[in-house]
Amino acid sequence: MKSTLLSLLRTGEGEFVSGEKISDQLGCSRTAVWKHIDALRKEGYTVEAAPKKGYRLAGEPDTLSVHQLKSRLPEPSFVKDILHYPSIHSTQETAHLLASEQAEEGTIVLADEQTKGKGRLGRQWHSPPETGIWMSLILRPDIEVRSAPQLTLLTAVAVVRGIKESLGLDPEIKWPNDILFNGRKAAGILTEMQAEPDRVHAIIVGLGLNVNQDYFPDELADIATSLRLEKGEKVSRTDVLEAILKEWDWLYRMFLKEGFSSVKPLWEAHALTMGKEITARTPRETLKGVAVGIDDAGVLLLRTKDGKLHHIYSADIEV
Ligand code: BT5
Repeated sequence: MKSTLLSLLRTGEGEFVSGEKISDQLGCSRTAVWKHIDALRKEGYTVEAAPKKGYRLAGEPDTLSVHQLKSRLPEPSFVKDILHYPSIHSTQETAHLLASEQAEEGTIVLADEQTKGKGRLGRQWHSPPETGIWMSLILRPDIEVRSAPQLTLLTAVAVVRGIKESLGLDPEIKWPNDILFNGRKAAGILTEMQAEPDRVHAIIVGLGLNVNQDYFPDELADIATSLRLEKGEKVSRTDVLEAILKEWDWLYRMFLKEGFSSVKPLWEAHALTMGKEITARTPRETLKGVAVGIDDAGVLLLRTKDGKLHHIYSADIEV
């Protein structure tokens, strides 16, 4: 019933389809039609109703189509499997579990909603239903433990390039893990590791990207943004994710072959912080100075007033 009603509404191509026509075709009463329309609305469809005109399909929910994603990825792809959950505590948590159970490199955990999405240092990541890309990717690169943070920077490059490719928008990267539009955060990256002191077993790269939110809760209202707000229209999560995964694919291959030095200039091309006066809050101290750049390992270089060059491995940055 639902799919017949939907195809009927779609035949209207954005114009009204009369209630009479719908009830004839579905073989049910006008009241029943109204109930079915109401059910569609609850699923996220926007259906306008107007007296004497009928019903008009004004918007469809942005369902993430894994099938579509898989069919559009290049062959061979570094993505080996995509596990899609309607609602989950945290894709990061599930990916950790899978990684410790030997899930192969290239396994993606994707969710429409996270009820306990997490940021760095135990912070929360707001992940409401069907509005964002909430995902974790399991990688098993043969790299040194200290090189793992480079994958955060590589992912940031894949995200900005994917957004540019699919939407023509130009976000900036704030070292190490933020994607911003005019200072507002659209995405965050969380890179975690399963390792022994001298061997990486798995790296779990979590990406939270705000896509179709048109408002944020009070505590985020001044600091967050979404692709929809930046673009001024609803955006397809599947299209954006496809573009990001394609960028990620070749960047990761290049990284494995040539190391971080090949990714570095691409990162610098989108970096917001470079050459600017910043404050870096590290776990140990707060430093003010000029962000000179990153070194070949991806470590942030900050020069304080006394001329001293500091190597920053992990921090929150204020510009
Ligand atoms: C991050 O942490 O930016 C990393 C976020 C990673 C989230 C992904 S979603 C998929 C995967 N599964 C997970 O459970 N996590 C990963 P951090 O730099 O610590 O920033 C966290 C801060 O960003 C919070 O304290 C808020 O101030 C802000 N924030 C929370 N949710 C946000 C959102 N949706 N958009 C913008 N800012 C947000």
